[in-house]
Amino acid sequence: MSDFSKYFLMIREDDPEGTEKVIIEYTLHMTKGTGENKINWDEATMRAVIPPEHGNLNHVCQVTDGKGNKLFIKQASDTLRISEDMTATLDRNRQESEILQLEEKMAPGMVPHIYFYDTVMSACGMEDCSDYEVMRGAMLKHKIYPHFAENISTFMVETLLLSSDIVMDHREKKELVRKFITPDLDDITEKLVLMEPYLGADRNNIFEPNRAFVEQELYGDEALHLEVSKLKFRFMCDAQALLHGDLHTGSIFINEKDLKVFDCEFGTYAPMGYDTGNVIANLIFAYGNGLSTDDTAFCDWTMDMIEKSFDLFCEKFSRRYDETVTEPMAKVRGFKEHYIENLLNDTAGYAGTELHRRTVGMANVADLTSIEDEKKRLLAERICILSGKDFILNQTSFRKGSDYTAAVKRAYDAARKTI
Ligand code: SR1
Ligand code: MG
Repeated sequence: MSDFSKYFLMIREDDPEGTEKVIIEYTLHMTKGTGENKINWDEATMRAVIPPEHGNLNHVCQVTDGKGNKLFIKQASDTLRISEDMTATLDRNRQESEILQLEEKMAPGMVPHIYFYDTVMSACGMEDCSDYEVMRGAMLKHKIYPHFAENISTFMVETLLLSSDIVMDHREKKELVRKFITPDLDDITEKLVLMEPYLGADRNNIFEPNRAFVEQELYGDEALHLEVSKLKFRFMCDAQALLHGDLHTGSIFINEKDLKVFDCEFGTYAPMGYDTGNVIANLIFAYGNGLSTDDTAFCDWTMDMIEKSFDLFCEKFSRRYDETVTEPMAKVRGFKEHYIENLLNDTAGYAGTELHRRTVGMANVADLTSIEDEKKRLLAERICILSGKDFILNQTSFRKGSDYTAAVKRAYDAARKTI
C-alpha cells in the first residue's frame, strides 16, 4: 500500500501501469465505504486510465469499475504541464474544489460534483463526466449545441451575481476574497493575458507568418496598451465577484442536453466581465476554425451563440438583480444601470484580451493552431486580433449581442484585405 500521508505525484503519464495501481489504491483509500460521497467499488474490475485530453496545469486519471461506478481523480503538480519552468501553488487543488462546491450551490447541476478533496496529495475526486465531451474538442469537430447560450448565461448570472457584494453580506464576501486569493495563479493571468500580448515576451507563441502583423497591431499600438493597462488594474483591484477565471471552451463539458463547467483553479475575486468576455472570445475562435473549412452552418451557429449568450446574460442578470440584491445602496435609482454598464464595458475589454492572448501569447488554442492552410490560419488569427482591438478600444459600443457579431464581420472584411 502506498503512503498517502506525504505528497507525491500519483498520476504520471510516463508510467501508466504504475499510475493505475496507485490511483486505484488512492481511490479506495478516499472513497471506500458507505455514506454520502462514498462509492461501493467492485475492486476486481477497477481500472484507472489517463485520458488523452488534458489541460495545461494538472494531471487527471479516470477510475471506473465493471458495475458502472466512475470518478475523475485530479492532482496538482508543482511544475505545470505546459512548462517545466513554471510553478504554481499545490493549494490550487483545494481552491478549485472549494470553488466547485460553492458553484454547485449557486448553480446546481452545472458543475461536476466533488466527492472529496485532499490537501495532502493536492488531489480531488470529481464526478466523471465522460458522458459529456470537452467543448473545445467538440468545437474542433464543428458540433452544434443549441442549448449552449441558455445554459452558459444561467451559469454566469448565478455564480457572478450570487458571489458579489451586492447580494452577499459584505463580511462573508470578504472572507471569500481572503480565502480565494491566489497570487500564483493571478500572476499567470496578469502576465500571460494582460501584459505579454502587448509588450511582447520570449514565451509568446506567434505564428511566424503573422509576426509583422502582430508587431504592428498589438506591440505597436500605444492607445491599445493604455486601455489594456486599465483592464489589468481593474482585474487586480476590483474584487467584484468570484470568477471561474478561465471560462474557455476547454473548461466546459457539454452534451446534447446540458453542460457542466469545470477547471476553475484560476477562480479569483475580480471583475465579472472577465468570465463573460472569455465566453465570447472562445466562440470567436470556434468561428475562425469553422471558416477554415467553409463550414457556414457551424460559423452561423457560433455567431448565433455569441448573440444569444450575451443577450440572455443581460436579460437574466437584470431580472436576477431585482430578485436577489440585498445591499440597500445597490437599490438606489440608477445604480443598477451604472453597475451593468461597467460590467458590459469589461465584457468587451476582456473578450479582447482573451482573443489576443490565445492568438499570440504562451497558451494558444487548438481552434487556431490546428488550421493547416497558412492563409486560412492568418485570416482566422487576424479576425481575432482586429475584433479584439475593436472590443478593447470601443468598449461602450458593445451593448447587444449583435454589436459583437457585427464587429466580427467588420474584422473579417478588414482581415481579408491584408492577406
Ligand atoms: C501557464 S497556464 C496557461 C493557461 O492555461 C490555463 O488554462 C489558463 O488559461 C492559463 O492562462
Ligand atoms: Mg484549465
